[in-house]
Amino acid sequence: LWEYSPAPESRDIANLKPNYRMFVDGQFVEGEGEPLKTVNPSTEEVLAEVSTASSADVDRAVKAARRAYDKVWGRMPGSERAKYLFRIARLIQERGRELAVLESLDNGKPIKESRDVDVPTAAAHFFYHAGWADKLDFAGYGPDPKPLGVAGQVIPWNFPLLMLAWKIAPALACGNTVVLKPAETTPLTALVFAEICQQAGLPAGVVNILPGAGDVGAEIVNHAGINKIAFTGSTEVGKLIQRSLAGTGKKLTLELGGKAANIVFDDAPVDQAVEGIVNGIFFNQGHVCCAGSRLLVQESIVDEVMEKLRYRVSTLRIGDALDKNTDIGAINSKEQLARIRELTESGEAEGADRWSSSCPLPDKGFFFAPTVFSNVHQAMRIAREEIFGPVLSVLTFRTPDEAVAKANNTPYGLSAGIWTEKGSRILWMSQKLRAGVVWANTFNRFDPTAPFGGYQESGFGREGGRAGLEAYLDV
Ligand code: TXE
Repeated sequence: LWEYSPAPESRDIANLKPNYRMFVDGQFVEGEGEPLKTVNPSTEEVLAEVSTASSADVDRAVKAARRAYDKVWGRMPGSERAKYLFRIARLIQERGRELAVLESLDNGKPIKESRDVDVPTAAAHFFYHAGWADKLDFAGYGPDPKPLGVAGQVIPWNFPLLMLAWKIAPALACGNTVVLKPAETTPLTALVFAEICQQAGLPAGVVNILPGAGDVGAEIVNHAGINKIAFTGSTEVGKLIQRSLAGTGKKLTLELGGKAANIVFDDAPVDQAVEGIVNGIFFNQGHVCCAGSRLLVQESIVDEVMEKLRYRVSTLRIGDALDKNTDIGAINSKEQLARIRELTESGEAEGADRWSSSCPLPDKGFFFAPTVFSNVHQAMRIAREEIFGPVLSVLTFRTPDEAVAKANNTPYGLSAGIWTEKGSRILWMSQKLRAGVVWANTFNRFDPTAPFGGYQESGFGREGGRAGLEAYLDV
């Protein structure tokens, strides 16, 4: 079962280059910052060297975005902007294989996920928002709603291309221009996206991509020429950004961490629920802000669920992201692997029972076996803190009220899942759960038409749907 089949895709498909430059004012230029090396987490090999931005580069990019906004993009009729967005969407599809392989190389996620989820959903976001660009007169905004101006956008490493699409598509549809920083460990697909902008004939300066670490993100956030910040990342950095913007009048949306409850009632179809539990926490190695990392099972069925769950998890294949048979790829970085290890050790130390899949891990690369903790109490760190890895904490409940109380016992509030045959219970629970997204009898479903975002320390503002457009318009 575990025999390794060599990666069927190659660097050729990804069109991998030894060097990548940043994208400012329609051109690829050398950054003044210290170049960074991006690593393939499946093999620990350096993939490419990428130039990074200095504060002068940030300033140049913001000025280019302002010029493009004032002279071209902010004045263009929505029907014209739509044409560019449609072109970008089609080019993402046309270059889909290249993008998928590059994403898996840079991020470590299984090729079947980048191929079937990340890339098509990124294209879908551009198609969806292209359709809005000339229909922004909704909800009494008048025939000519105003864009905000220049948007600064900082994204994480878990869905590099998809998070870029979530940020850039609505911003452009509404007539804003963009300065975006990809995460330091996953800059490559953002730079291929920059090529796509060139191919689509997007006017210079409308999209600028500046690779770099957190300091470049902070430069963008604090630049006086920026009107709106959209950030997805850790709650810690989100709070820092919120503090630093106080009193500046800049608009802000934050999409931060989560500790979602996936709640299984005793009337749920158990096999289907087990698939949903597995998808909820092991999709993308658990590097998902809305991951179903706390499983709440009704006490009467906990033994059955645990037995089926362990069996199912033991069939998952862990390995090189480019192997089409891989279910669980590599953890994105050594630092993230260390965080996951530290938190799982705390789970054992605090007395939870640990079970991990015995699938052998590759010798090289950043891998972590899927792990399920049972006998977990709400006070334990593994029940409270975001692990952002393939680790599930299982708790039990007896009544729906207890399920709601436990699910809501978190400072986060991004998502939740319910598994039950009772429609009335789904409606009741979804009212009671403090979560921006509640899935019923499914999990991790993403659709550009549905607003996504959190409550409490998971942030504020929505991405996707009509609500997502409001974040990029002045009313
Ligand atoms: O996040 P950071 P890290 C959570 C997850 C993970 C933890 C740490 O629990 O284990 O955060 O991950 C940029 N000003 N999530 O350290 O640092 C940074 O360069 C402006 C959940 O990778 O928040 C990157 O582009 N920007 C999350 C982005 O912020 C700054 C996804 C995210 O990195 C900055 C990622 C600063 N001062 C991590 N410092 C989710 N909600 O999906 C860093 N950055």
